[in-house]
Amino acid sequence: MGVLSQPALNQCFLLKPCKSTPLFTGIPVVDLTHPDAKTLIVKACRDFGFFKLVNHGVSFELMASLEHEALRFFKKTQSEKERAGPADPFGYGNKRIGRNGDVGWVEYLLLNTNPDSPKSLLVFRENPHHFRTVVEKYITAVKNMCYKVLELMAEGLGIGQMNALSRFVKDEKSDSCFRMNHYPPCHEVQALNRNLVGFGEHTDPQIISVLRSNSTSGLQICLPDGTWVSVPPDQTSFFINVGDTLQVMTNGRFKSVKHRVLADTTKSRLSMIYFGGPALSEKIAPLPSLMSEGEESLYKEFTWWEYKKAAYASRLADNRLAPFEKS
Ligand code: GA4
Repeated sequence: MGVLSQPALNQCFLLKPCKSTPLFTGIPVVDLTHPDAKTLIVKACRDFGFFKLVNHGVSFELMASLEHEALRFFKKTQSEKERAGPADPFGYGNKRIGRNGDVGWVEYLLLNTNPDSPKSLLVFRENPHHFRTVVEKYITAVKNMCYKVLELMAEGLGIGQMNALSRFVKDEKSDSCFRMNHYPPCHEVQALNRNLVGFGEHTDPQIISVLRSNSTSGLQICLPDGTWVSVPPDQTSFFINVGDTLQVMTNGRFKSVKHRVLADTTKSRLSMIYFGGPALSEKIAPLPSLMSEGEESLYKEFTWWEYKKAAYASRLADNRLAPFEKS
């Protein structure tokens, strides 16, 4: 994606003072096959809005084969990759994130999970048929696992209706997307004793995000007390994030987790994230079956389309829920 020369790096606003972020050993780990997984999921979502999922049933071979295909794409020449861009929002993007001036030391492919969307076809037109097949297989496997997680979540929340949450992402009109992020190593920053921002701090707008990365660190989350911690990478597991929409659906019981990624000085990081969102026309409000007697919604009512429109007018680090909170 083009290397920055040292003078350019010196001026680069992606460089942040090198504060060391402690490696966090307290990340909740949920075994999807554990009899009490539902309780652990709910506790993790209340405490952190984040957890690591093990024994999830998605084969490591499938993860590795998508990683291999994605790296093959990112190894192409810049002009070849740009044939699948610019990201608007779907397609190949390089350093620019969103529409309002956010940047990061990252290149990516952002796809609609409907593989027939015109932009997805454009990405795959230039690429071997195999890439498309692997992406589709992976998305199907992750979606199915995600339904299980959302069903356990509903059960753990004491909601009788098992599909109260999963139905939103199961809906054929679900507005979900899939992202593959490549953070090339940047050797120059080491000498400068600075951090290089790969993807700046933000919360995810959707219901749930399911992340898998290679074994290069970089992901950091913000704990409820405001401290940032590094998440030890684990290429065999998934990391699950609560998104803004789930925060609203649980009337603030679950918090969407603020997170960011720093680029590594020596190793490239590759992550793939499935973002499960509702259909555009869906009303986003606390689930009635969850509300205690007399409990009022903390949020004004809005549709996912309205939220998305506002999200695309925001900067990455903005609190996108603030305008929808009741005063
Ligand atoms: C963050 C989560 C997902 O990566 C994403 C991002 C989207 C984009 O890159 O196009 C956004 C960002 C994300 C939130 C605010 C807006 C929209 C960039 C941006 C500045 C695909 C999403 O859904 O929201």
